[in-house]
Amino acid sequence: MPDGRPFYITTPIYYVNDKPHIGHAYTTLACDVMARFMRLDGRRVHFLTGTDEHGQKVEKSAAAAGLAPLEFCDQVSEHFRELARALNVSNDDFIRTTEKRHIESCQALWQRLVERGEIYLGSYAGWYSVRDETFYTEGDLVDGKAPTGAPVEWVEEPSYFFRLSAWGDRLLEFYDKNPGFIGPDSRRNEVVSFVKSGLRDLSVSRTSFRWGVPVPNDPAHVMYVWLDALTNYITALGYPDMESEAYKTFWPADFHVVGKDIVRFHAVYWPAFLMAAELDPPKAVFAHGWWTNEGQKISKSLGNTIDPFDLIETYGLDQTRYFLLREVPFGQDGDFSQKAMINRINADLANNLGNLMQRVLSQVQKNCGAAMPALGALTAEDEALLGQARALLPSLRTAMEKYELHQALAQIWAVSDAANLYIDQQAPWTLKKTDMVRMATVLGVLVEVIRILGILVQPVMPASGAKILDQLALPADARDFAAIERSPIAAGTPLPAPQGVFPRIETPKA
Ligand code: ME8
Repeated sequence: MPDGRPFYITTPIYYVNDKPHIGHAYTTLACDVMARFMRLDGRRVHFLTGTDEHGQKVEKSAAAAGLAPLEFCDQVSEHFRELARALNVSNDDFIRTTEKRHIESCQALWQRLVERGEIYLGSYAGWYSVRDETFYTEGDLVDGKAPTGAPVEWVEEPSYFFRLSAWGDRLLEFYDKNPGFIGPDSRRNEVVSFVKSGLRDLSVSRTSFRWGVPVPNDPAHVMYVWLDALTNYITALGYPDMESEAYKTFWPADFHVVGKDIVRFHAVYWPAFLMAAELDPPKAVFAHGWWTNEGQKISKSLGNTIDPFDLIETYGLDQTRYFLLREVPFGQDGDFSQKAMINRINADLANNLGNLMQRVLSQVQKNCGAAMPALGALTAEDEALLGQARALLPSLRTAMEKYELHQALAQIWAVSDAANLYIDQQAPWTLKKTDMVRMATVLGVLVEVIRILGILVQPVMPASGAKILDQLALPADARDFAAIERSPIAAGTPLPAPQGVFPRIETPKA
């Protein structure tokens, strides 16, 4: 039910060591679809994305580019902003970890942890992977490399530690009491067994490079980039001002969306830092799967990264948004292929929803005086189709609560399938010759179904959804989810001449 309840959703903040690729686009799009869905459903949404700019990896990339770190960050961070714009992403804020608000927030959180005795000075000797920005033990290594395949280097330096070892039992208790905290279940099991295997104190500062947030009262140290990065989620709400409107309204976050590579940081370290600082942990962390390209792992060294700007250019924005979210069950790995992309665009968009609209609206134009037809008595078939369309919203809500974005889309398209079948069976083009009242009813039922579908596709395809609703002459205040029940189109409302919304992609014949 629309109720103005707050909903805070975040993407990971992306490292600025490299330009954005399909994986970044995917996470951000998934969040955008959820944010738009919740807004249209009457929730008060705060949607955050941004860039992670400190640490050795970024420092090295800046040096390789011959730029000062901040200058380098300014450039690459801007590419991520451009990506969000190009993807038509509706984020409310874009945070950069080099901003003053964030440095102050990290230092305040650090102080709080120090005051509670959760951080102590020691020295670190062990392996570190700059690519993963992660500490590894000898036992973690596989053939002298990180388990991710990243190179490691030996590090010995004075370091502050966070007493993570003391938080194992409390984390397990927290997972137990909050069964929805980590999704999907496979990731939850992974995290629980990691914590059960015993936690060691975590090194949270470095002295061997400078590009980070200075540790308060000990400027020889900069903070470990993950402590810095995770804090962004509260910085953006005004932390350390916990009385700020944003903090009071939106913390704890409803939903941190991450890739499966960074679950541990979000589901172990982050709640431990927060609980240790006596702050509330987030409500849920959900990890989606990994994209491969035509069956191959995506990597810079293989030269097969997929540029999201190219996808938009080649296939269209809403087509790209739809494909990425429909193709792969959210939470599982998926493969990008040109063939799959073209198939989806042609089968689901052009031939299914696009064709339905074209057939219905062109007949309304020609045979119903270009106006919303009046409904006569309804048959069982009419009621069944309308019932199916009206039942969509509650079942989409359920799918979204379970993060089943692909299921939500499948359900919408099942109604489009049913409407295509209905028009074939009812054959309004034949009724035209025999029973104009029945023809009008059939077309009226179909316009109503298209209205509902148009409203419900807006989260995934905002521009195309708007085009569909424009063709139904729906005013701006009749496009949210509550309008599905509230504002049906009145009979006789003039409808503009239909225009194709989803062009087919023609492929050269083999
Ligand atoms: O980890 N398939 O940033 P990052 C799907 N700065 N998603 C992918 C992907 C792929 N092949 N490759 C990347 C960091 N991603 C940290 C986060 S948060 C406080 C700090 C997505 O630039 C996925 O969401 O390496 C993954 O978690 C994220 O990009 C990693 O981005």
